[in-house]
Amino acid sequence: MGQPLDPIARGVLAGDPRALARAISLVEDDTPAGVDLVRRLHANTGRAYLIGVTGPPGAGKSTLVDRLTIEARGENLQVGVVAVDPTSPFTGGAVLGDRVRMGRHAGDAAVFIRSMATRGHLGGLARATGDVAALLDAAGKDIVIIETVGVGQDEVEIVRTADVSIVVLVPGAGDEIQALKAGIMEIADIFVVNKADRDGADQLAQAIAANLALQTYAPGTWRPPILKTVATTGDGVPELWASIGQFRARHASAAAGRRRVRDEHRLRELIGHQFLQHLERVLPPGELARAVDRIAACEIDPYSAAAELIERSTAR
Ligand SMILES: Nc1nc2c(ncn2[C@@H]2O[C@H](COP(=O)(O)OP(=O)(O)O)[C@@H](O)[C@H]2O)c(=O)[nH]1
Ligand SMILES: [Mg+2]
Repeated sequence: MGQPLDPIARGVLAGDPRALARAISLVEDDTPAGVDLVRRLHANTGRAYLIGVTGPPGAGKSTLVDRLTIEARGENLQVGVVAVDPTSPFTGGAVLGDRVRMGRHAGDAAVFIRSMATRGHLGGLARATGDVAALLDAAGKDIVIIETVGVGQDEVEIVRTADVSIVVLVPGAGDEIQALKAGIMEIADIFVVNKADRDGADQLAQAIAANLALQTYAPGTWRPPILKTVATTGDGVPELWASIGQFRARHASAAAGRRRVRDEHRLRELIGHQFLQHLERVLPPGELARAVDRIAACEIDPYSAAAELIERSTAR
């Protein structure tokens, strides 16, 4: 604080897409410059509304996100999209369809779309995604949409801590069971049955409703609606957008609480990450590997090994 901002930070604040792209790369690569950017720009965050979209691969999440982007642009809102989805990246990836689909926003400077790799994040996927969302927030995006595949702890966690969580399911392929197993039913603020042009959409909606009926809701609390969409044509998307608006309005006072949970997650993850880095720095090289060997050989249990390493690393 107090020091003049470097050109990248200034560019991000001005909403310059090239500066934003550069900044996100620095953050994604876990560089000191990226950390510095997040530090400097934190004071400029807290405005964006985070929409988490999750569901199985191929459910039509990216297509739906594209449609939601159109809705948001219709209200002249600026949109940032982070797709944490290796199976259908928006840009630079293998799936041409996605590039074409999101291509309609290519000339629109108010829309910024970025695919994130799910591997290679030293500090964890959730941290990287949180930092990228923060950069988009600082860049003045009103809406930040985070798309993740609804498998894996990190992915689910990312969406759970968004301001609103949308779970997308599709008819067929035993998705009901799949979703219940993955534990993504609990995180949904809004359910979307996409590909409603296919057989089985009503049955899926009923299965979700039956599942929700097992839960008790205090009077006046939000019951997740179940909306049917055809993302390819846009059918049902205005209703979904309206539902997001209703959720937002109803939870305006709770948004700060959700943000706090998100901040706490980020803090805890950072501390865990940095503490491990500290530990590896202060202990003799190979000490962690030796502990793993001893655990494998049943010479020591993992709890005692962890306690020992922590003890030794803090004694220095
Ligand atoms: N029939 C039908 N196909 C859809 C619908 N939404 C998406 N798709 C198609 O499903 C495929 C996967 O879509 P995509 O958005 O990449 O799914 P994602 O992996 O969840 O992001 C693409 O070929 C889409 O065109 C829909 O509502 N109906
Ligand atoms: Mg996708």
